[in-house]
Amino acid sequence: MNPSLNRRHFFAGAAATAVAAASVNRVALAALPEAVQQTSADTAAPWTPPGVTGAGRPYNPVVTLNGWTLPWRMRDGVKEFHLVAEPVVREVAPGFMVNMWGYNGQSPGPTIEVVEGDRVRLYVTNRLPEHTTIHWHGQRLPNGMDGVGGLNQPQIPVGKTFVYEFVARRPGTFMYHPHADEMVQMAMGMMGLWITHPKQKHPLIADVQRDYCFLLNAFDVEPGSMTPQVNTMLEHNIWAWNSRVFPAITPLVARLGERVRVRVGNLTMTNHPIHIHGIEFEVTGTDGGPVPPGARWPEVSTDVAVGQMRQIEFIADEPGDWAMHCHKSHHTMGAMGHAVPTMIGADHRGLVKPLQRAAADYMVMGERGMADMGEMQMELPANTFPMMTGTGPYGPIEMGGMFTTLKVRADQKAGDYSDPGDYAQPPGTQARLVDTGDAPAAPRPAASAPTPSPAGATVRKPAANTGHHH
Ligand SMILES: [Cu+2]
Repeated sequence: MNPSLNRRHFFAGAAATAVAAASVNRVALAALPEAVQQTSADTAAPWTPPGVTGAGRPYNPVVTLNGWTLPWRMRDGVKEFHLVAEPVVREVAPGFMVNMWGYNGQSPGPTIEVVEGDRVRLYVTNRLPEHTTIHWHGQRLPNGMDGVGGLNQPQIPVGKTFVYEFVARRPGTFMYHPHADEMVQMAMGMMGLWITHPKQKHPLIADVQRDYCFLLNAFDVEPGSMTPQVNTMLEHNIWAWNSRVFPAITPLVARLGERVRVRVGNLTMTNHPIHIHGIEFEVTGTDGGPVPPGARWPEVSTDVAVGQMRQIEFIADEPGDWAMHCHKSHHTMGAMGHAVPTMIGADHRGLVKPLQRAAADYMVMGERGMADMGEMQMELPANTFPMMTGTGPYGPIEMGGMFTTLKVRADQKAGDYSDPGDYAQPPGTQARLVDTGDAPAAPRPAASAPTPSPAGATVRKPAANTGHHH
């Protein structure tokens, strides 16, 4: 027999033994912590553990935008969680449902929230149609708990439960996601957040009154369909925060003067410059840990690269409804933002009628820009998220993806996360119409105008028609 094959068999046998030890048998299954399910895509109230909180001091729990924190049970001094990897139907916006894979009923999965020094035991049951694992991004842990299928452990087979156990050694902001067929599984929405609060006053971690977190994620869902295209690398059409799009993303709210922390993780395949209007913030931490004050600088946008976490903090000292969004403008658009020809400047006069004789529903889009689409009542295929949607007190907001608002109010109660509604602009503090009559309309190019040649090009132009109107 080939000795190397023999050797491989030996290791396969050893791995099989490890599976038997780590996978949970039927008797043990009855003793698993309950796999709490979430049916709503709304933002859940912050979850404060009942009774004894285990290691460390009480903490101010995080609020996961359009997400929730997974309850645990304490068993022999260990915080036990139960995650179930499974197909879910996520409401990405009201009336727009997407078939995803996630955890415990939603994508992203629930936020795991613990305290530095906690011993954590996580049962992971695989109800997907293929094997999976979970990698605990950013954590210090024993190598065998790192969750890279094939490298650190055998994949979790369909229908089986594995258990991970380690101590949450570093306070900070982390993520979890599969490291098994990960291109497909992450394109389908398998991911979640992990927050470890410091166990005592930490010199680099400030106390905050509001602590928000969310993941950046992206999907490619053909208009009218329900299941993401998993092979798309960059040309996604659903740019989401926690698998939600504007106007379905919960606003962040703060009471005037509060210190606010926002933790943002990027599990898309491109970077997202996250921009907040109205305030300045500092990056106070990454998935590598807290940033020392001397290394922080003020920003109003911070780029969150692929596979990174950025934890930002600011004082909410300017009242109002402030836009907060990805600064890539295509990422604040819904399903029709791509592959639509640019029509600005094209003159369709005289063309629409003949075209409509051939195609009755032909319509001109975008010859004066695309702002009209914000209020257009266009027929869309069923289950299609429009390109722009969302209405503010002054009309359509013309956004549709990675966009929400930061609502700062003097009368918002401490710990109250409810939406205070639209900001009432104090009289005299809003941009207004100045009555100067009408400016002349921008000139439209004549339909037959030749394209102007670059300077120096030797092109013979028709003598009579220069395209200029006087
Ligand atoms: Cu973006």
